[in-house]
Amino acid sequence: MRDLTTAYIGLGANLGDACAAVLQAVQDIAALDCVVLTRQSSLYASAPVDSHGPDYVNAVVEVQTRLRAHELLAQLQAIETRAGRLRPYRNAPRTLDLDILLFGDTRMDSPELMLPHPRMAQRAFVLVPLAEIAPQAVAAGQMQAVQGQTIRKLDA
Ligand code: PH2
Ligand code: MG
Ligand code: MG
Repeated sequence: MRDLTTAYIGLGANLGDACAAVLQAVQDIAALDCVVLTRQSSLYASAPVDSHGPDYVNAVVEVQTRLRAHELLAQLQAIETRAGRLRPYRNAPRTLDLDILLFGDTRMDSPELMLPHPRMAQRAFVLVPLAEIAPQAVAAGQMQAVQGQTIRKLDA
């Protein structure tokens, strides 16, 4: 049996009922085989970064999994597709986006998957919910670098 890996997944949506899509995706992730959901951040709203359309709803979850990183990615893409995700162009507004942020201490640079997520350190909508559930994963300097980006916690 393969070892358990602790992974962090960023969730985002800004089309349709974004809150409902993110909450449903948390349940869908928890229901995956070989994946146990161990932590879930609050939901946060923020203006699109390098994107457009309505404000995004974002969250981060922690999972323990026996899947390999690319297997987890395939499962997450299946959840995105079921949520109606289309990919008309880069950073297009979306019904659901699920990104692997960290996968244990894996470093990977393949066309399908880069780990850690290459842009996570520049984005408050990733670092703020990540720090809520995994403060050890976010350095103080990283948090300072995104201080200027407005993000607000949504009521539970
Ligand atoms: N995702 C993007 C691009 N821009 N902006 C916010 N606020 N939240 C996101 O999840 C987001 C974004 C590409 O994945
Ligand atoms: Mg993304
Ligand atoms: Mg994505």
